[in-house]
Amino acid sequence: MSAPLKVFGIILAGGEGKRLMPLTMDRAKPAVPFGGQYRLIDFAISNLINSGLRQVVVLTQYKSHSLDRHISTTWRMSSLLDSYVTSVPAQQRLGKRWFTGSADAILQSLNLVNDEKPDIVVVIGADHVYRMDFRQMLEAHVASGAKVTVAGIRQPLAHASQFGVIDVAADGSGRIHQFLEKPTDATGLPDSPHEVLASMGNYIFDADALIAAVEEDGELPTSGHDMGGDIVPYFVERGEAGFYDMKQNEVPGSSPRDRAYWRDVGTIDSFFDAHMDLISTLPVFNLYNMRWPIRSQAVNSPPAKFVRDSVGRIGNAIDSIVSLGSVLSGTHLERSVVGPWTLAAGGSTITESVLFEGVQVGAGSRVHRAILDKNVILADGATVGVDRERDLSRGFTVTDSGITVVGKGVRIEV
Ligand code: ADQ
Repeated sequence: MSAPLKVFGIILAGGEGKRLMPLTMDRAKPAVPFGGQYRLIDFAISNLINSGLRQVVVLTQYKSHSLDRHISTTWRMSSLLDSYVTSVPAQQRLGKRWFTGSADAILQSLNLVNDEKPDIVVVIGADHVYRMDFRQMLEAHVASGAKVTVAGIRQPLAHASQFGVIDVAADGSGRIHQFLEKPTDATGLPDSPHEVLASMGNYIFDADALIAAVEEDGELPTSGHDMGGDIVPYFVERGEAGFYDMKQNEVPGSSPRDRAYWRDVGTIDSFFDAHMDLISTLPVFNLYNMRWPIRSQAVNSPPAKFVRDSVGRIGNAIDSIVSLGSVLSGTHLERSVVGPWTLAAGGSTITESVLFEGVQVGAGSRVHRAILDKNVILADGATVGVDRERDLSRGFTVTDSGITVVGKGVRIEV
């Protein structure tokens, strides 16, 4: 029997996340809270850990303080077993410059790969909500003989310009015939004209091939040094890039309903929609699959509590998630996700909203179709998400679809 392959994980977590502003005002996109008590990066890390990877580095760059802190406190592993998840800030190892792109981030971090001498390197993004068993993709990669395998999933043609679009060879070889990074003129699939095969930004490489590719790319002055824009096309041109269809991936404990769920939460609207996906009776993304746990920080807090308010008003909560430490008194809560340590006072109403940690909702206040960042305070009787013009005039972000976003620590007056 041959020795098991040594697999090393790299999570690219240096993206700026401009389209999630103001939520990324002072935290990196992978550190943005999600689903009450998680951070976006917890999905990527949980998937790697559940897939048996034990040596994982997270490459960071932009506003990485809260990301570093989250990784070092939440994801500390046993050094006894040579297991680690560790964040690595941009090192400026190759001159005094920050990463110029995701491939440059890997080039500048090759010392980490060389130290471990893996056979295989799994490189994934940090800001998607999904479950994936990378062991199955690894098996497919090894069986195919490709130097890189790119994971893909069907997405609407209308979104093609946000993704790398994959064209699989018609000869049944499973090789990628063409890969276009964020094309503006993509055409749909033959069997489904309104869909394309989008790259998920998750790759499995033979380690020596990855090293050679990023080193060669580093020498090219015209390259964008980007994984999707430059490295994947490098392998496609050589006929060495394979395709892995997410449709094949069967995560233990998943149901037909939430199988192959994958959300790019790069915009406020998609971030909001992904929250709404969590709260229905039979959710399309099920957080309660304990055979594939999504792990996060252990919040050391008392349980959530629902009480009547001081004058006896009774609240109610339905189709919602409420995190530890929250106290809702006489509040009507519906279709919402509430983070830890939220306090909502009597007669308040919170509907179709996402509240981060430590939000305070005053008596009689109203929150509707809003995302409230950490420690936002609504004065008694204040409203948000009800009057678009008023929200804009108060400096809040309002998306075209009518979601109001209020940044960290803002106090909303009547
Ligand atoms: P994008 O997400 O637009 O497309 P990019 O901005 O490079 O590509 O981000 C990919 C990952 O790399 C993210 O997790 C990001 O945080 C990280 N990253 C970006 N720049 C980095 C840097 N300088 N240092 C470290 N990390 C960095 C990619 C692919 C597409 C694919 C989509 C899927 O290029 O082909 O379709 O992901 O969402």
